[in-house]
Amino acid sequence: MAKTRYLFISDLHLEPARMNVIEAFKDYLRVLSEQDALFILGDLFEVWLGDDDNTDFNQSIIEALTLCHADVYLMHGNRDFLIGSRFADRANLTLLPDPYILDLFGQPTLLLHGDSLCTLDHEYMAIRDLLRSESFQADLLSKTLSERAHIAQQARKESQLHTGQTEMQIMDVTPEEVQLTFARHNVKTIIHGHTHRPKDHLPNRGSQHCRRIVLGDWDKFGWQVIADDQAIRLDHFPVNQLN
Ligand SMILES: [Mn+2]
Repeated sequence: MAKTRYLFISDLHLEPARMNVIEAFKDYLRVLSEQDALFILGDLFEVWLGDDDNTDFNQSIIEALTLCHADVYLMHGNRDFLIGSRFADRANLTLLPDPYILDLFGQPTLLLHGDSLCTLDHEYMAIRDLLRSESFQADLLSKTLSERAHIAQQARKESQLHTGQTEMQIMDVTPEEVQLTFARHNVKTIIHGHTHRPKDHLPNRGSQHCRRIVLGDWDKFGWQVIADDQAIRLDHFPVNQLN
């Protein structure tokens, strides 16, 4: 069925401790219609230990996704890269490769999580290749859930240490890589998340008339890109703070 609206979100970093963001996401899903297509561009979850991790929390998110009337598509982020086909089936969504080119009302539009654009962070880029390798993932999934939880906790500690020590500009996209990516995929629009720097980088002379829209992470605000046959725009809305 042809869709009248395409919605893009990323970096919700859902975890049991962030009830307000969980509720905001459920509310968000509830109001979508069959005429909408929702694209989740990575890091829906703060951590994903595997599709066999049947916690009440994971089950509640799966249920909310199955109740959604829109078609839902999901791309992996750097935190939930272990999401697999079993989760996709249960949540009634379609997994997308990163990168993915979407035909958006006749305009080829590149969807990315966004970490692939941060090439100056050499240490992270090396880890990224490892995390995405099938052998590494198979090895990880062969461990028990508690072993995986321990490994995830260690990785998070190291990541926080690394993020704290890395120069701010290294954590953002590399401008040269952005230009290469536009050219490589022959697109004029890119939508991505990951950097937590929401901004609609409109076309200008320097960017060779290409537009890059960066989604924000969900915290005090939720962020989305809304596209219909008239326009594409970056939007944000308050996330209710629970007491
Ligand atoms: Mn990310």
